[in-house]
Amino acid sequence: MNATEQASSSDLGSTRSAGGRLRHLLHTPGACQLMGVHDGLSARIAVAEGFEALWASGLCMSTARGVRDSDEASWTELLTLVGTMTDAVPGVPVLVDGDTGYGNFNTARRFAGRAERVGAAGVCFEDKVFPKMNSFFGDGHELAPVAEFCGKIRASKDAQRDPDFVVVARTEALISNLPMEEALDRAAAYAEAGADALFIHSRMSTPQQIATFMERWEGSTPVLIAPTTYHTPSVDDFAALGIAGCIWANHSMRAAFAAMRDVCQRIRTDRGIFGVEEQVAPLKEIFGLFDYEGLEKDESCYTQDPDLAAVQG
Ligand code: SPV
Ligand code: MG
Repeated sequence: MNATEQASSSDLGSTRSAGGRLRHLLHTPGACQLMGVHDGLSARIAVAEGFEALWASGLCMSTARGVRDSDEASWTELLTLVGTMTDAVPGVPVLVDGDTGYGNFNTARRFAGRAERVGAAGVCFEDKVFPKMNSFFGDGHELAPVAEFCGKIRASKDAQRDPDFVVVARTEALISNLPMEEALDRAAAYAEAGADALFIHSRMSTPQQIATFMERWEGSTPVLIAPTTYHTPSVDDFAALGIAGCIWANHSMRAAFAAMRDVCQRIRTDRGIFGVEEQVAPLKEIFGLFDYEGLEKDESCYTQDPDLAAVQG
């Protein structure tokens, strides 16, 4: 049984919808891990390595499309890409980064609805204004008014078809250098508006802001984080703070970036490929991950006339 099949038949419950699986993980004691992915290949690799849930990262999908993480890729383009992920790893819940919802309550709920229909488990909207900029670049990340953002959450919840589809509300208050009170007040308002989980983002080099938030957070809504800059603690350390899920948001894309850069440099310098063989994945491994042998077997099954095969024994 491969990792994808394991994920769909394990105690996540094979009868649950994608949303139900993610919801279950968020409410399971301890912190779950969502691996950041950007296409069908990165989704397959993450699942083969045992991740039970994925984060379809706006930064990474944009980067893989060759554009900036500032709403340069259209939302329909990104959700088409998400569809290639849900196809590649059926049964594994994918949480989609929906940025600001691309406009108002109406575009947000249309985004959420399309995400649900391409097989995603949930969406995450952040309380910045359109067009957003990646949280790690520059200053002056302007926040949307609380009531306006709550409208996006409420509209998305009202529009979902699967009652288990997950809507995550992300506050960028700490990214905008606003006080902790603002982050706590916004989180409470978003939970009240119906968010199934909260995402508290920080770009400090230590987890101090997250620890303080969790000490002061009195709600019961699960809290997600993406510890990109405060990268030393483990998922268990975060679970001890009460975190429900860690998003390893961009490590697969950054690993691919570094590997592609290095191999290009080497081939260009060497004027040949003799120096990179050890550095690149064997084609056999790629064929294995994609089950090329399964296709070969299917081919002999479906291209032979079954009556003739029976006569021939
Ligand atoms: C993303 O992965 O696109 C995110 C998380 O929004 S981060 O880039 O860490 O802000
Ligand atoms: Mg993003």
